[in-house]
Amino acid sequence: MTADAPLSFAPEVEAALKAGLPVVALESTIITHGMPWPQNLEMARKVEATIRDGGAVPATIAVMGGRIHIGLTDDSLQALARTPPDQAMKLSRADLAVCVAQGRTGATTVAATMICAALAGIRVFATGGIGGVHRGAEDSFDISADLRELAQTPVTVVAAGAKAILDLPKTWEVLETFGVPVIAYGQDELPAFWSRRSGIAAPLRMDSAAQIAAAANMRARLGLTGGQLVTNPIPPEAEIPRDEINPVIEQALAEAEAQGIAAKSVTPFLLQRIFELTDGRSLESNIALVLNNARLAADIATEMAKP
Ligand code: PSU
Repeated sequence: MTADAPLSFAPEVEAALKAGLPVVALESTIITHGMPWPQNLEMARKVEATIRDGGAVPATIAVMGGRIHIGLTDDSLQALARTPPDQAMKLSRADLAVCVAQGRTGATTVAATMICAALAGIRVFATGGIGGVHRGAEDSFDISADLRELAQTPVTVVAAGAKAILDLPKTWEVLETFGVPVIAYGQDELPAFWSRRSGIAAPLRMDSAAQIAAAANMRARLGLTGGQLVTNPIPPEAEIPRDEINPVIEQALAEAEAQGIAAKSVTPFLLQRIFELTDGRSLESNIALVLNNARLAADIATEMAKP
């Protein structure tokens, strides 16, 4: 840990880390920018409860009052969930320090959560879907900083794939170029966020939390920088199959283009439109996949905590 990083630990998280007990980091952009109120708060609470049920301590990460908070009280979680998206910064590597230095409120994306988790000594992090290469990136150059972070920060990220609004083949190509292990959990194909299948073969497959923990430990022993991405398929009963969700994604993308939506607004705009176009079904699926990822992350953290 950087000696003078302004981290404020929840007492339970600090105690668990000192005792070498399993801890799972959680991000906060999914709360402020990824889901509407009040489902965002319900999701955040359920994810924390799921991690506890799995025998680990949850540490939701956010920036408030000039400090990086590692673990939030229920009051803070609620305040964050009620913060309108335009009043919380959506933090990545580029703006994390600015937000802390200026004492502003910020929600951490996958990239910023990885940085904060590593500073705090947390090695596993659960989210919904990582950011990646946006469709049309050959013109816009819009590629999420999440990908570079996976290449440099030693945290195992459990997600249901990259969000299916992205260009998935290009996202996996970039991760391969960056040397990031992309692991499919329990199947040979990469999952596609709302759908279990993507039609893309997984570069690596693992079938147990113990294997994933062992691979992370070996990366550290080999001195390899960067993390691992574990792609965990959404449970069958919650999935929206590819041929159902794809036309909806196409429509949302066309609307985003017509309205000139760009940069950090693209992902929140698309998630909101897909929520409306599916009458809320995409949100139910999103919550189910996050909970599923929290369960696996708790198991991985438990394995990593074994001597
Ligand atoms: N997972 C979800 N919903 C989200 C996110 C993840 O189910 O909204 C957030 C994460 O914080 C991720 C961010 O880092 O979306 C990606 O945003 P962008 O595509 O703008 O990089």
